[in-house]
Amino acid sequence: MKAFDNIKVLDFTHVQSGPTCTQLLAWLGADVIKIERPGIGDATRNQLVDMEGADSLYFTMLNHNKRSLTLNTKHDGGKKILERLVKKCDVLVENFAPGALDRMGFPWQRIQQLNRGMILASIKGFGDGPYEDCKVYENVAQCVGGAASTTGFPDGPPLISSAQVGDSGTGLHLAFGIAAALFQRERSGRGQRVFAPMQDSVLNLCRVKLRDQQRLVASGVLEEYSQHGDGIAFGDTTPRAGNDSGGGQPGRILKCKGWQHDPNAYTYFITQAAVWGNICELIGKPEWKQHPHYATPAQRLPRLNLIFGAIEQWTKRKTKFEVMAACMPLKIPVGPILSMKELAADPALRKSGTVVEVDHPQRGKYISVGCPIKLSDSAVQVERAPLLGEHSEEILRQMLGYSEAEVAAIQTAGVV
Ligand code: CAO
Repeated sequence: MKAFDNIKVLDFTHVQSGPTCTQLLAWLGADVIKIERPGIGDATRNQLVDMEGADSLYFTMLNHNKRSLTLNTKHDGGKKILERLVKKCDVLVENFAPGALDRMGFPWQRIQQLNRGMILASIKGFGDGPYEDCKVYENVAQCVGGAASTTGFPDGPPLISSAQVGDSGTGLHLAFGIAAALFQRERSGRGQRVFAPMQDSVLNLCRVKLRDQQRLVASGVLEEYSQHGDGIAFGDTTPRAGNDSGGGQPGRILKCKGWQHDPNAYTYFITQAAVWGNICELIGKPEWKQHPHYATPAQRLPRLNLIFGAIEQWTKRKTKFEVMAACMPLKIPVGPILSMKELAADPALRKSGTVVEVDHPQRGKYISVGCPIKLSDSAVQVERAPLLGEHSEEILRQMLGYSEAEVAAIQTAGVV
């Protein structure tokens, strides 16, 4: 048994944000039917193509465990099939540009008439407001959600994070909303709309930066930022913090042995207050344990640059893995900067199913990221992404009850 067994999802998603959401639902047991334009499909099938004639990794890594039905929903025959699908399914997920579902002839009112229990889940760039009609992609979402203005170094331009907080982050938010709506439907019998705007989702993930905005207004400084230690005045908005972090537990990225030629020979190092004594012993500064400049977090805050400089003198003599090995028994929170090459080969991630090898009829074997959420009673088997229209006939015949002759006529008309 799986968490979402018997839940049927009509998956009108494309590119990255929506597909990450429906992929999670599929991993947890939902029957996800991806609807794609005949002959075209999700645009990512043909984007960043690395192997001629095969669906791209972009597509195959975002659409595991789904079935593919090609359907021209602007054709009258296609609309009739879609009507039947809406009646049969539990959730419709879409991340079209604003208004596309209405233009297709399936506004929320009509969906409700067809199926009172239907949950309609949407991702758009913005919520209601002056920008509600705008199309949005990942990096735009990072900019308008506050991530870009707070990422990077204070003396450099805003930066985009490689973590796809706009797309995959919003997909996660939407998946949670869908799970909540399904849970509520158990009691109310009614479906509802679930809406996750990308700007709002990114801002939610930047919550601590809005915290800092208010701290800055109240006190004029953010003491854990290097800028404070460097004596550079703060402006009136949360600045870019470089690699600084920490509520009460300041941290930095520090050089490790080999940093001159290896771009990832670095470690993150957190000066957690609870293990300050261990840190002092480790880096050869036992006198700092009781010293009036270093003994307490408050005493350390104005001296963080000096403190991290001293710690770096120690980390520079060790590889990032030696730093990890030395800090682990002392309960000092550190983490090596791992490259994608290292992550792809990581035995623990392979064992847990977070890095998986998948076999694909066009591509052969490729590596993907499996389900990062582990449920003890809903095991995940990662299956390859479907070929375009691979399950069209199966869905029309078995799920919607069309006869062989009807399916042939639908195909001849170019509806699927
Ligand atoms: N049959 C017939 N028509 C179909 C169809 C099907 N199966 N599937 C889609 N279409 C049509 C849509 O109805 C739409 O037609 P109209 O413009 O006439 O209404 C058309 O295809 C294009 O859809 P779209 O507007 O969603 O796609 P786009 O390439 O123009 O825009 C994107 C892409 C991502 C910018 C836009 O969909 C968007 O802003 N989505 C919301 C935000 C989002 O999720 N962004 C993340 C993208 S990943 O970085």
